[in-house]
Amino acid sequence: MKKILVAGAGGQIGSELTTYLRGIYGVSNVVAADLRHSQFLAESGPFVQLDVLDPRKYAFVVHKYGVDTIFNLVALLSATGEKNPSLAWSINMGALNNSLEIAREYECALFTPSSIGAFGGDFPRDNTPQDTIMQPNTMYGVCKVAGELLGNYYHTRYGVDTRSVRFPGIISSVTLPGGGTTDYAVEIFYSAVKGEQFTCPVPDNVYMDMMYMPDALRACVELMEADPAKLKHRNSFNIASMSFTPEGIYAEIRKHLPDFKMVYDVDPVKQAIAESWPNKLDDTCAREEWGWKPQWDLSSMTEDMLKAITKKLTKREW
Ligand code: AKB
Repeated sequence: MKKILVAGAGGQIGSELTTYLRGIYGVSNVVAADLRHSQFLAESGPFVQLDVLDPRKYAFVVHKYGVDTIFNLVALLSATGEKNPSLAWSINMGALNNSLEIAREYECALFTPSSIGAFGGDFPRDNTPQDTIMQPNTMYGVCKVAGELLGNYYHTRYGVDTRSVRFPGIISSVTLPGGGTTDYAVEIFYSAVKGEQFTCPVPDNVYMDMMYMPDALRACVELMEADPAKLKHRNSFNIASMSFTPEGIYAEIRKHLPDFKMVYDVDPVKQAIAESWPNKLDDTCAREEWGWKPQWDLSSMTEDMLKAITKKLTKREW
């Protein structure tokens, strides 16, 4: 990776990935692009306001900056996708289709995240294998499965260097997620630090895979830098680091803040989505094919999140 474009750089993953990549590859080599202007991204390096659904402007930006690697992070997430499935399809698949075509034409490597949301149907919920039944019942999941297949298709048909991981719910202290089923695992920290009661929209006993942002960022770079000869899979690798229920994260936060209270007001849409997803992924293939190894677990992530959110909200050290 020499010249990188991060499309959707203003989102939860994009905002931190841009900074992370600029730290590794140099500020001027990482172009951030987003539909909306971002003061932070524009002040910290090259930034373009870009609607990736506009293929001409997208191609122009790739050509102008001599981009050789694209991170396409544009997507409507699972819960928002169920509110407007047709819009989710147009945005998620439109962004991917344009990214694939531009990657083919300009010979770029392409990373597009898949998700635990790609699973659904009668698959093993525990230690969900890399290759298994994938029959999601959300539009988000349908887009993710289609995206994985398209990524493989462009690789075998046109030789495009497509690579991807199935992200768990991503937990971070910088940019809030929006419209996802796993968002509660970020929002809970803000309530805890503010001393407010948290109302959880997901049932108490539902396990979902989660990952702390530093592991997620490292996964993106390590996969894109991996020796292609060792990759038996490409789109997309299961990656895992922690799996917990709302009760599990609540108990972990209460180790630090014993007075923190959580109640439930379960959202039936989020419940159905969460229950259709894996309890815990098996990430053996990622470990074997490109050396994936997580560094954060529930306990270390919780401690770090509480410190970071406290600093952010109160400007005080934990
Ligand atoms: C969501 O909840 O929709 C996302 C995801 C797991 O892909 N965070």
